[in-house]
Amino acid sequence: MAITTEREVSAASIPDQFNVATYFVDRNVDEGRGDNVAIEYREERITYRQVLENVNRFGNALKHILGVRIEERVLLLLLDCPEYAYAFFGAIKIGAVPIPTSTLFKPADYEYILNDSRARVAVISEALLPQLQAIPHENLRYLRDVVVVGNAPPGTHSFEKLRTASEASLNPEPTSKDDSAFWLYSSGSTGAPKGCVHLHKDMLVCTEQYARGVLQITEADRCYSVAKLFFAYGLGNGLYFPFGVGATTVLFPGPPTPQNVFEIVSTHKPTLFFSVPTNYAMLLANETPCDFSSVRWGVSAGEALPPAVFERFQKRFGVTILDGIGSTEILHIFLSNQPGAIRPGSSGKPVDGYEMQIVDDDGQPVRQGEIGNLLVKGNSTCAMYWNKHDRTRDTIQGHWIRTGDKYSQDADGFYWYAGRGDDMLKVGGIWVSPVEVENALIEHAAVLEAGVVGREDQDRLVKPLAYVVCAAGYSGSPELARELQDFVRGKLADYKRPRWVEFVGELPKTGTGKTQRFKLRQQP
Ligand code: 3UK
Repeated sequence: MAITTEREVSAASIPDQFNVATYFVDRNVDEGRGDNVAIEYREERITYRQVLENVNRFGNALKHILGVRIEERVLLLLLDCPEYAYAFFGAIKIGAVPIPTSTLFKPADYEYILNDSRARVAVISEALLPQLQAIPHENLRYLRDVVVVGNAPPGTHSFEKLRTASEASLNPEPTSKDDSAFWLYSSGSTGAPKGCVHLHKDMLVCTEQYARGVLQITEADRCYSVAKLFFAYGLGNGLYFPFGVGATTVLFPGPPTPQNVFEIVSTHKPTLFFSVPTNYAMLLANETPCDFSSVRWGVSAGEALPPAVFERFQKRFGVTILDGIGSTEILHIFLSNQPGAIRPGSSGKPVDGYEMQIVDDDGQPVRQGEIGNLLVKGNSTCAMYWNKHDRTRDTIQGHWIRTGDKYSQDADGFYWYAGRGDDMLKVGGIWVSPVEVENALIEHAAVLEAGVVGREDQDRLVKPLAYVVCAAGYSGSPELARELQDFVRGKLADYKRPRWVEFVGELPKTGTGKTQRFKLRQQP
């Protein structure tokens, strides 16, 4: 079942000494694209020459003012903005390791990630600073410097002051192509996120194999990603894909409400539009007219795109959406609908450069049409989960990685998503661990036990549903249901809250007392 690939970027084709910041930033200037607009941010237009200068300045600031050394981690807790590019590539250029982090998390999540990664510096948007300030200082063992984009309060550094105080030229650290370049945290099934360690070569592989191979991106493209840069999906769409070819990215710091998205599409006229199924459904539910005629392709990932959403979007906006599956571990999309090979409801066919296998639980290939576990081989897979050796060995097996997804392949070679092999949920394209939501619910006095599963909403997109067993002296009511939703919202990121709460007398259990979520899923 192995597929021969023409576009594979083999590890051998990349020089041993390779700093990926020079590939995505300096190379555009060296090859004559210095005056191309790299970033459109509201009224600002920033060229590649200016990006290079700012990357160099901020890299110098990290190195010479804050004393950051090779291999040290730098947490990025930023809304989408030009400084994202300067901080991300500036850190990589000095051999340090940026960690783009979700802006939707709560202080406890940041405390975990800061300590697990041992980041010495955090670069943070002013609006997110309260999330960091809510962590007791003594709990942060490794964090030394906080750099604020925006107004920097006492005890922090101003991004702008650091940038302007530093030199505009910077020699890249002579890193290896196999050095860690950046990490991305992905949620684990028990709630603790896992740091995926990505290497210098990985972004190059995804740009060649997916952005060029499937989207045929060129320097004439204008990318707009509704998915933010902290998400592995958004980081490619909105930063390194356009930078890989000298194209333009449109960055927007605010929430992707239909009103905001329509306004950005009308004023910035993107040619490539990247979003997630929930957001496509939200745009369809809003009646404001919008001209999408600049868009060559829509892209959808994060969770499966319902065929009805594909069809309604095509009919109303004239945009064909290419659904593809990617993962934080593999960095970007490896299986996708492709120009000339689209089947709504499927995940399409392997992206050139990746190989897939569908196997049963004994590792034997299943027959065509049967459902099995999807394994993927490719050159952009992360090296490991940081400090999680057992999880690494369970997931990454030689050249192959287990995605945790169930798939079947039809007679024409299209792959069809058939659910997860674990209980994890994808909500709005972002991971939700049922265990984490259950644990939050159980902290409420009225809750004895809770079981959380996914249920499809009216658009056939999965949202969390909580089955709750009340503690003695409490009984279920719509008021208590609302109270529990608010209670979870106070503890966890907003998208994790149960959209429905159902009160039950007991939860189905195994002989050893584990909740059988598969039985809860079967309830009508
Ligand atoms: C699920 C999909 C069906 C699937 C991602 C594009 O989503 C991304 O990364 P994550 O680590 O999650 C990976 C998991 O999400 N999934 C993603 N896309 C689809 N399921 N159809 C899809 N089209 O369970 C997968 O294992 O958050 C997406 C690019 C980069 C990414 N990291």
